[in-house]
Amino acid sequence: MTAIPTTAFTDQKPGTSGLRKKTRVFMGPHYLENFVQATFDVVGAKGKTFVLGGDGRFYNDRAVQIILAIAAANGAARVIVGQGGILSTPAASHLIRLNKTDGGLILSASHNPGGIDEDFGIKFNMPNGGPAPESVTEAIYQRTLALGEYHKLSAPEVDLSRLGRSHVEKMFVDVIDPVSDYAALMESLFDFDAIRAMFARGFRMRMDSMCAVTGPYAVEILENRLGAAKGTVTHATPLPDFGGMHPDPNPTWAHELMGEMMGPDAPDFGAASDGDGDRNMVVGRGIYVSPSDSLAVLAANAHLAKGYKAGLKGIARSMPTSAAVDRVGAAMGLTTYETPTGWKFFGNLLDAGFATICGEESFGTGSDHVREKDGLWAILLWLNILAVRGGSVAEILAQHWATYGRNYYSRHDYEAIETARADAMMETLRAKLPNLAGQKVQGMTIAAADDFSYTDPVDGSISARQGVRIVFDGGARIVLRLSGTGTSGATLRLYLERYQAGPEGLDIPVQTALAPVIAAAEDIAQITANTGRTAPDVIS
Ligand code: VG1
Ligand code: CO
Repeated sequence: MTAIPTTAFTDQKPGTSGLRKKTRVFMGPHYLENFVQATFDVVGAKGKTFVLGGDGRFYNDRAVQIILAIAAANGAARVIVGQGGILSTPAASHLIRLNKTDGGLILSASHNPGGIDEDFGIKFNMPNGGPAPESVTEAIYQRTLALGEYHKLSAPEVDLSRLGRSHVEKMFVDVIDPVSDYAALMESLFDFDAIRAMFARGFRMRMDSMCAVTGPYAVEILENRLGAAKGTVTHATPLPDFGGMHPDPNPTWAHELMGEMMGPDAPDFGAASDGDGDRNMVVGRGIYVSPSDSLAVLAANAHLAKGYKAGLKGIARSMPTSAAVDRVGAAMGLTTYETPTGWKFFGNLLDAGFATICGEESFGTGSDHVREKDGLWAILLWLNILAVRGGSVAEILAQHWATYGRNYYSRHDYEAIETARADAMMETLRAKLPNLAGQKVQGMTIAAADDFSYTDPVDGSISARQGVRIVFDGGARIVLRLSGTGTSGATLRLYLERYQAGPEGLDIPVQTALAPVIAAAEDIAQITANTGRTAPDVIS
């Protein structure tokens, strides 16, 4: 037992996706211990089995040893750890479910850069494999404030490089291959023979794993099992600092992939994944697929893959995600649920069988096969669709827009704004909301404006203040919210959308198509005056 002052850590409040801080903060005395003990106090550890692993970033290996020592001291029966402490987030979710465990601890700051001067993170996932809901993360947070001691063995470290069973005192530690169970799950969902035949016919692909966790998964699945050419996966070795890359798969940070896909010798299909493997960016030869469109195409075509032959039960998207998938849902007679940002809100819908496919505009898509978004899953579903339908990514998108119309969509991120300024801007905007309906801005009439509040249809829990949305007649829409995953300052996310029914006007450059909506956002929210920024840092 180690005593610590109960007021030692007042900043361990989990955000959109767990607790994220600078790595050096996590390395500080008792910091990680405090959070892990608080988690075990809330969920219980005695006699239980947990999954443990992370995306391999700096401090991953140390943190695993610390957590094992705390789990053992708290009476856990067994911990299943990925070899080398490595597990992608979707693979961890699968292992929690496959082994019917009591949950898991995932070490990642996802798309945030890694390294001693960058970011680290941790989150608890429930026995269903999904991120803990707000009721649990709030209880953990309250416990972090009250904790006066934690329990940790000073046992020798576990050799994480060797597969097999060992002990930390009475607790079993099973070091497993991080890839094999996940690869088997993918093989059960998708038609590997058809994809293999497509590669054998000369189909070329580039997968950029951005020196993060998907490397070993992508090499095994794409190159070894599906026969993609050796070297298809680049940046395939997970590195503690991600090789200095920013493993956020968007056109800005995955610029190497974008350059190749827009170049003269572009392969047929390109993809990238983020730090912990739950996101995906998909690119065709000469064409970028916006994540909201990707979700819509996947939902419309999922039945072509064997795992989804029976069709979908429903669809869910986060509120800022475009309405493109709603049109697919409507055509199929399915309900489309609209949730706050963050995968934890999909868990209940998936568990209850209300939805089969879920997605976010931030390059996250997934299904009820696990309870996390899943980057390689989305990439494999695209490959399966291409293998069955033939044709190019560009042709599939064009046909999709011809059928459903096009939701032009973009997200503008303003990063590292002074927190007080960002908060003040959002408060000013919130105060304006009741008077916006009926006003004309940039030639468009505002139909409605509110701050999104979500009532979970399964358990009735309410999550308020999830983002300001301003909807115009005709379906154009502006959403503003502050990021919950950053570790310094505030990031403003501005989401912009406009619908074009077609058949004309389906081919306008996105930022041009959205120009009036972008101007309206500036008029209403006064971003330049409030933040001092004249342009976003990242456009996706
Ligand atoms: C961002 C994305 C959100 C995503 C979250 C976690 O959150 O916008 O859609 O669920 O990251 O993704 P925020 O609060 O910064 O906008 V990741 O790949 O952590 O696991
Ligand atoms: Co991620």
